[in-house]
Amino acid sequence: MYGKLIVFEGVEGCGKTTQIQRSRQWLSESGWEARLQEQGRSLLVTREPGGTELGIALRHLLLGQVTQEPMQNRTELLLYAADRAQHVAGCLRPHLAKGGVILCDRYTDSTVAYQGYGRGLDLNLIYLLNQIATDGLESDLTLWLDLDVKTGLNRTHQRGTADRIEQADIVFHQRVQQGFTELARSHPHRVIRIDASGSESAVAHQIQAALQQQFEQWFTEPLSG
Ligand code: T5A
Repeated sequence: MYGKLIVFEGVEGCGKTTQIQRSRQWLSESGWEARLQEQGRSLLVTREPGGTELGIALRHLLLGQVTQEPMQNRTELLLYAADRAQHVAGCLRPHLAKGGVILCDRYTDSTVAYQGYGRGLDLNLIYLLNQIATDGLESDLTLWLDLDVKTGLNRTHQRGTADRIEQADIVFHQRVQQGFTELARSHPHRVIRIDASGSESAVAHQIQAALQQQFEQWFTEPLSG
């Protein structure tokens, strides 16, 4: 019995954190969590960067302004890869090996979109590094919360201070959005587009419909006879 890795992706402020919490609650209220427990599967919510103890320290380096000198693009790429290597080996794989289900806030597609499309680093290098960091672990389902870049940034600005990456200019974030668009187009088997422009509950309904369909396929015993 192996578990399932479900990833939430999208531009800044697209609502991933909000929707992961709502999905967690829905899985409990809809009875799916209890059914999973009957099968010996537990649910884990985690994120990148920062899903491990070491990852929390790396997240601080990545998103804070810890030094006066600007972080080089390759340094940033390698720090995200280091966070992921630790997360996959120390957290994701052990949970999946026990049959668990994981809701993860960002994963490899964020590196393609932000460091590849956003920073302009070589995409082949990024695919190779993702492969090294994950040792080949891919998401089983990626929910891409598709939201206009300006709307997302307005939401994060209303929340208060912006982190190091949120402070990048709008053109950078538009390239990131292009990256997510391309990823969805080229991986239709695992990426589902969610229209994230509506209310929190409108977005949650789309996600619940996608999860319901996928969970029935993964976790419902076929009728015998
Ligand atoms: N990164 C990450 C890389 O560059 N490369 C990588 O490989 C990886 C893994 C992570 C940063 O690291 C970068 C990407 C990021 O810049 P983070 O703090 O985790 O940093 O940043 P985000 O993942 O972008 O998280 P945010 O909290 O900023 O955005 P979310 O989670 O998408 O949005 P959320 O749910 O917090 O909502 C933002 C605000 O909008 C409101 C919420 O209440 C909140 O105030 N909101 C809505 N408002 C109106 N309508 C809705 N439907 C709403 N949904 C939420």
